[in-house]
Amino acid sequence: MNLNELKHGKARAWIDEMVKICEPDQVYLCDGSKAEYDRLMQEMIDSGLAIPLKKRPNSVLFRSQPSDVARVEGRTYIASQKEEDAGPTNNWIDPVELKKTMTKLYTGCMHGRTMYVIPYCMGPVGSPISKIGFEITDSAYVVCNMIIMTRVGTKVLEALGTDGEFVPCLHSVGKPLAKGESDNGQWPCADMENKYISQFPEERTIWSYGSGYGGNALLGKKCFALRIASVLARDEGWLAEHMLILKLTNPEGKVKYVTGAFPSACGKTNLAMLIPTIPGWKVETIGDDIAWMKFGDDGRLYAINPEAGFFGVAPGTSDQSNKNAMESCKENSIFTNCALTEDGDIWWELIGYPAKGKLVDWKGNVRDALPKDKSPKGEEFAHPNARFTAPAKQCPCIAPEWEDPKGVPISAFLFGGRRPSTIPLVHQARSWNHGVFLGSIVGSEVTAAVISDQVGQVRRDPFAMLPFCGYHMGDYFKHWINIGKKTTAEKLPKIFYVNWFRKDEEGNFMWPGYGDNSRVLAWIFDRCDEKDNAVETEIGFMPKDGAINTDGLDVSAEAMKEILSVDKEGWKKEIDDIRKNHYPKFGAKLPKELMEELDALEGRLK
Ligand code: OXD
Ligand code: MN
Repeated sequence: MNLNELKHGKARAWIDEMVKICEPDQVYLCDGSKAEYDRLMQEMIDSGLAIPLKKRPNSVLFRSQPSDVARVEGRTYIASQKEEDAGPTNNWIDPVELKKTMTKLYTGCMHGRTMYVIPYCMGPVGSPISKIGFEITDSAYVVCNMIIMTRVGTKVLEALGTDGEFVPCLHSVGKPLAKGESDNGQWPCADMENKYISQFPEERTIWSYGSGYGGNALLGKKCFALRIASVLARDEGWLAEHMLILKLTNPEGKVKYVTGAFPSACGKTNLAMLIPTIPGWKVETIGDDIAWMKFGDDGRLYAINPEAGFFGVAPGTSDQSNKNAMESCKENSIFTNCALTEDGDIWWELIGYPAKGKLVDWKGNVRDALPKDKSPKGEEFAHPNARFTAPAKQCPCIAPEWEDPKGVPISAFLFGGRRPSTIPLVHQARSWNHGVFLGSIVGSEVTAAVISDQVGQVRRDPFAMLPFCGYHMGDYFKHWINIGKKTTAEKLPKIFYVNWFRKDEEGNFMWPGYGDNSRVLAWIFDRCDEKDNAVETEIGFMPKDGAINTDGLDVSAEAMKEILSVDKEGWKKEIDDIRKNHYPKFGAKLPKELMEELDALEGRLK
């Protein structure tokens, strides 16, 4: 589309200003059509950036630079006017200084490239919960991913009209081309010290430079739908959360909607698409990563999935662990940093079968496949953060109402992380504030979703929002406390803390997880109906003896007992760590309600 077709004065003025700075060879307004997607993809195939996959219709493989494989939290900034508004968990640079630095980088950064202007909507177009953004990018890979992950194009421009609100998002891979130069089939990006993923919360603006990968570059996802949206949600009285949304149907056909916050790579996608192992229960998917929730007229919280696709972690995904995800990416999908088989398919570690013959690994090296579907650490064929981008509508278990503009009413919030010890399989908060306390202490072992030297260690990740909260985390806790005052207790979702990742002394998982997590979901479902299936303990409500269905489950009675009891000594250490290392970070902004919850928990455990 031609830029002159854009009838929104403010958007046009902003684009013109960015054109002046970035100096692209040409400017192109995206219409989001299939023809556009196919044309851009073909160009990337022709230039050697994308490899078509013989085994998967309309699907391709990309290989990134080895330095550009995940979100870069160390180069991610919340540039609020005051440093204290970014808080202790975010990197901060003064916005004037940061804009100066980045404007220098952006100057002429699109030489030799096309500037794509992507009008996109987070959430169903026309929903009162949805929001519109424009992403300017010089990456066709980003355009194609955005077409899968969001609603792009003409229908968004119509909804925006001539003066609707939008979030301006500027992205460049940070690799201008000299005259006659091309990428030569190499993934373009800048060096680490020149990468910046910047959010300007007062201006509601996003500037990203130097990376082409995932959340660094698909600006609708983490930058807009979480960092900027969390600020909007604080100001407007709603919630923008790092949560999956699932629909749970019991054997009587009764439905409840549940959201769950888990840190990156803790199995949100698997839980959202779970196939229950207990008869009669059904799980369907609304979303696998982000939930936006607003109060309805009836005083309940309604959630939409602002995304339209899945950007899932590939390794570990198999017919056994997540058949629905495997089906979702059978066609019309983009794979990044997976291995390539001889017959033109993708392959990754723990895909459920060994590859045959030769494989091209994610760095482009041809190597003999191993006779198993695991590889030694550091020698993986697929990068541990390799991803598939797949349209949500291709998911066999997508709920028919997943695009309902009014959202779905939420009955329960789950919090969880990878915790090898202490945290039981499931416990329920005693009250809203106790639930906010549980959200505030979420911790998890660090995984490959982020470049970090802490992989394997437990880090506190409150509400799974540590890298995604666009303002001071203490104020964010307070916002959650305030949300609890906006309606009556029975209309608020009940809050649960789950842990699928307990390990025994030998380091083996004690709970099978995956489809068997339905056993816990069933207990939660009944709790929401206040069924008499729980006992009160020091840490909250826990399943009564026998209240979790264990028919056909391969877990010993002792192990069940252990993961469903209160580890008093472990909790005392937990409290100690929260008191000494976690809560002090938030200083005077820590809501007193949370300190009261901590004191009360300690009192109950005495
Ligand atoms: C993601 C993440 O990509 O949380 O969803 O890192
Ligand atoms: Mn995520």
